[in-house]
Amino acid sequence: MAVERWAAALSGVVAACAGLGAGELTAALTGPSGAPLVAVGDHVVRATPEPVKEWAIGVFGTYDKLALQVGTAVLLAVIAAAVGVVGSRRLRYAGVAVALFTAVGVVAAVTREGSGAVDAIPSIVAGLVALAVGYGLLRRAPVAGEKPPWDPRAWDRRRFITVSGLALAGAGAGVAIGRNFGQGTAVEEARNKVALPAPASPAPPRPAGAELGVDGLTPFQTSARDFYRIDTALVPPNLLPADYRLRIHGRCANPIELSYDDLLKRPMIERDITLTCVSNEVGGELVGNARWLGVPLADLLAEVRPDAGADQLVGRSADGWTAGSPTALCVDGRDAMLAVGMNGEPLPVRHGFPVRMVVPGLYGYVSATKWLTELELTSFADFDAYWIPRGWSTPAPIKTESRIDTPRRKATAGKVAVAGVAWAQHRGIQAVELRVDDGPWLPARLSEVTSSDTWRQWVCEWDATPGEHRLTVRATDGGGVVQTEQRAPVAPDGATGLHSVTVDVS
Ligand SMILES: Nc1nc2c(c(=O)[nH]1)N[C@H]1C(S)=C(S)[C@@H](COP(=O)(O)O)O[C@H]1N2
Ligand SMILES: [Mo]
Repeated sequence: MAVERWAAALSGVVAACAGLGAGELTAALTGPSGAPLVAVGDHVVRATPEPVKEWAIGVFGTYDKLALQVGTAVLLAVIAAAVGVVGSRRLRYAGVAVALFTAVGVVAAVTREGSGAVDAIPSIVAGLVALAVGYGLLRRAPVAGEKPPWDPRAWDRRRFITVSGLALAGAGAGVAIGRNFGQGTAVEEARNKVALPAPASPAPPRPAGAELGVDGLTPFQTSARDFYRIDTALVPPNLLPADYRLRIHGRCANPIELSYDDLLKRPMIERDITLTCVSNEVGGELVGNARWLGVPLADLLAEVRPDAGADQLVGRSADGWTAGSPTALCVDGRDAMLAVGMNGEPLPVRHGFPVRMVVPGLYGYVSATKWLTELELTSFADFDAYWIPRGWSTPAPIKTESRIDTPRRKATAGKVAVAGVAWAQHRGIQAVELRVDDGPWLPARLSEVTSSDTWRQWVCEWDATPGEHRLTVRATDGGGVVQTEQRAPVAPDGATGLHSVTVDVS
């Protein structure tokens, strides 16, 4: 009578994949904002309630985006299968479902920050292809018992599965080609061609004692590869340096607009600065230290001359994200900058290419705008940046933290080097102490650093005896304030409490 149910479900899934593949391929021509999955995902990220987002970052860490994509794919597959089954009985209903999804894609794509009418095209193409493939497969799907009601030439199972497999492969190729030959690659190519200027003020030479050289200890400088990534962008915005414009405006006497080349021509500073995410749990990994090259914010602000009441400097990204920093902190002598380089290379795309902000001592969500296209002088009374109405505090200075990197679980009895990193950006780290079980606090040896804006490695020798032991670390900042043992959650302004690990010594 009817199409076999598995075949109907498979038709739906294959149709959805073919549609999405065609959409990605089209988006390679019309621009990445229109890629249907990305456009919809972007809105989903924005609309997700805060507790859910926090939970996701907590559970998946920096894999949160991968988790979202896998989750979306599974959900879509289930829906597509259901639409296929419905379509095998009432073709019209499946058509309505595809039209609905197409409409969602179109609306999501054209309402994104910086997108236009052409961004509707990939979703429309996706919808048409899904419709065509779905209809084609359902017509030929193997039928239980009798012949299908709408076409007598149904394929046998093997043929049906082969054709479906080919269509899936085609969809995969569409996605691969779309992602690799789209505008994203143009940005990578442009990035490879950037020649960064030499800094007018280079970073101080790294002291011999910058690395304590303990196995398992986090290196002083985090490679771009290993650097944590946190942002709301499902795929990073693609900004070509040639088209790049930065507007500095708002409550100031002399608003300016700069191109990427204008920025590169300015005197640059190069500094080691440790970034930290406010979502970092005690002992967590959302912290990294890089060598940034950039234009001092103080120079730019001196040129635009902020009004007296403009106590907030808001960075806005190409995708409409915002972060607001106290204007006063950007000009108080710290190395706040618009960074164009990271570890001797142009900023990686995922870390904000071509330009991002870096303010030593402030958490990322109130300072570190990536894909920066606008700086607006305003006041805290007049404007709340992205995370503020979502329950996070401002201005949010980074709290003193310390972490044990090694050992984490097991050790052999005898001399054990317990080591880790500690940070209190812009106040610096003066001391780190280790406690074994309920013993006294033992002083750790610290690595040499040249500024208060980076983390500091520490090591403490421990005469480990067999059995289970609890190691706890605490730091003292440059002002002599000891890290609090009081536990606080990450929201609204950063976690506190001491990091401890339980080590099994044998
Ligand atoms: N455009 C944009 N910039 C952003 C964010 C964002 O969501 N969008 N997240 C901020 C947060 S919360 C942090 S912790 C830092 C992280 O920078 P990284 O990804 O380079 O490590 O970027 C900041 N800059
Ligand atoms: Mo963050």
